[in-house]
Amino acid sequence: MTGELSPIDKAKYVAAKRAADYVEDGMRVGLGTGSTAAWLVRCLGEQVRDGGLRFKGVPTSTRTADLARDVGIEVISLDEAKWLDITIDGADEFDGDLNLIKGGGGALLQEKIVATASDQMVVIADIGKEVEHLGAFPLPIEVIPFGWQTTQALVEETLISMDVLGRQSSLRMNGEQAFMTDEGNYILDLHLQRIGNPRQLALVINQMPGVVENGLFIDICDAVVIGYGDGRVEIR
Ligand code: ABF
Repeated sequence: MTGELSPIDKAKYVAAKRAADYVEDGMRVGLGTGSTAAWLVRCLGEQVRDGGLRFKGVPTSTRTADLARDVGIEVISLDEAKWLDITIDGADEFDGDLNLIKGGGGALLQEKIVATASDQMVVIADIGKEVEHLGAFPLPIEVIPFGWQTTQALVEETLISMDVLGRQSSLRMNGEQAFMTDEGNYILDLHLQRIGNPRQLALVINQMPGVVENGLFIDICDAVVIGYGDGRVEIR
């Protein structure tokens, strides 16, 4: 399954492989999105096929749903599952309090709904995702297409009034078109450089009309399984 991997892919793979140990027979499991989460889905698929592991997976995107079915995982919806034992997902950044920026892959809304409906949320990440302060990675916010430029202006004005550094935002594109999420929304990426108070920022952003959700995951993650390019794994 792995062949010859680059150090970064090896780091993602070993984190995902270790996190697969959290999944036990009979569990309902949230399956994240992104390249690290894809390794997890492949590892779990292998265990289903070869080891007889039996669990139900709730994917956080159509991409993950397609992959999970391809590798033989039983896929159900969140409403069928109602509540999950665990969600395992990637991240774009994590800090020392295990707060996260997510949404670089555009699936932050389903990811946050699924993670919040789980007894436990475990992040899998290569060590390059660790930061002292969140914000170097652009913060994604999902907005409805109606009046998105007005929403963008409101977000920027609010950030100015909060004296947040780096106030530009950009509409995420997919070639010539606006990138569209699984829910038919747009993504604004906020170029903040450094987020002084992630909790406050998350609350303020989510109060704006037109904003559906933001990519700050505060007090949601319980553990981070960190992979290194030399194959080591560390759990925080
Ligand atoms: C999802 O995929 C995200 O929320 C995050 O944006 C991204 C991480 O991708 P990768 O694992 O490819 O770095 O988990």
